[in-house]
Amino acid sequence: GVILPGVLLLSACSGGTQNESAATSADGIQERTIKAGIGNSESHPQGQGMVKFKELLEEKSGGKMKVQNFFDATLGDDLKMTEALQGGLQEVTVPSTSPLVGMIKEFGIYDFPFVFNTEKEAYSVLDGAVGQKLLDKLPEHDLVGLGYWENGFRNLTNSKHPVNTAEDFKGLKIRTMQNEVHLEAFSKLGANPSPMAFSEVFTALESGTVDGQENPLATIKTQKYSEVQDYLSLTKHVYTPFVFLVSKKFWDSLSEEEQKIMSEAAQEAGEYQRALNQEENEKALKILEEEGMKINEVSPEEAEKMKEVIQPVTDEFAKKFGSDLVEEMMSEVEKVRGN
Ligand code: KDG
Repeated sequence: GVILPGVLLLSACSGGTQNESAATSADGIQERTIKAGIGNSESHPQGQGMVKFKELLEEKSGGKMKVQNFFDATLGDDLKMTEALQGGLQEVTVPSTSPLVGMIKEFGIYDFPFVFNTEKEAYSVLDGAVGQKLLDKLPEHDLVGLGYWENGFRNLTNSKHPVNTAEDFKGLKIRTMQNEVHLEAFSKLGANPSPMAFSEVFTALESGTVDGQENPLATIKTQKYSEVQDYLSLTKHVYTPFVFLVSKKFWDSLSEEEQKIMSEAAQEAGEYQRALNQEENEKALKILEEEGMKINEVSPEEAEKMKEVIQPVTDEFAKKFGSDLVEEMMSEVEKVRGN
C-alpha cells in the first residue's frame, strides 16, 4: 500500500490488534520468499543477473526478502511462467518480450527486424518514454514491469549452409519464438519457421525437426548449440529485450518500502546484467569458433537487402501495433544516431 513506514509504526502501537502488529514490522519489511524463474541457465548473463538480484534484494531487506532462483525453464517456459505470475503462483520471471505479444500486442514493435544497430540505441528506447508506455500496459494484465534487461542481438545458426544473403534463408526450417512478427518475417525471406518454446530447441535441432534457430551469442554458447549446428551467421537481425516481471497480486501485497527495494534491486541487477551480457557475447564468439562453428559476417549491404524484403511485414504490423508508437520509437533511434 501507500502507508509510510512512520505511519505504520504508529498504527501498530496504537490500537492495532495483536495479529496486525505482528505482521507489520517497524521498517515495513516482512519475511517473504520470492520464486523467480527463467529459461536460460545460471551461467548465462541472465542467470548471473538473477543471482545479482537475489544478493541485492536480500541485502537491502536485511535478509528478510529471500529469492529462490529457478533456471533452465524448470518452472516452465516464458509464457507458462508469465501465466503463473498472473495467477499469483510465482512471483518473478524475466521473459523475452517476444512471447508476450499474443497478450500485449504493442510489445511487438521490439520484434521489427533491423531497427536497432547498437545496444545504446535499444537502451534509449527501452529506458525512455516508449519503454515506459509499454510497461504501463502490464498492470491491466495482472503483471508489473520493473524495467528491461538484455537478451540482445540475435544471430542465425543452422546445420545446412552459411547465410550471407536474403536468398540463403530459402527453404531453411527455422525455430522461432512464439511471435507473429518473427514468423512472418522469416516466411517472407522464404524460410519455413516453426514457433517453439525455448526448452525444446536443443532437441529439435538435434533430431533435425528444424535446421536452425536464432539467438544471441551468449545463449548459443550456454545452450551448447555448437554440438548440433555447424554454421553461425552474424545476422544481428533483431534485438530482443528481457522484461523484469512481477506478479501484480504479489506486488499489491507489498509495503511501499518493499516495493521500493524490489524496484531498486531489479534496476541495479539489470545494469549489471546488461554490461555482463555485452562482455559475454564477445567472449562467446571466440569460444564458438574454437568449438568448430563456421562463422560468417553479414555485410551491411546484404543486411539492408534482408531488411527490404521484410519491410512489407513490418509496415503491416506497424499499423496493427500503432503507427504513432512505431514513429516515436524510430525518432528516438534517429536522435541517438544523430549524436
Ligand atoms: O530465459 C529466457 C528464455 O526463456 C528465452 O526468452 C530465450 O530468447 C529466448 C528464446 O529464444 O526463447
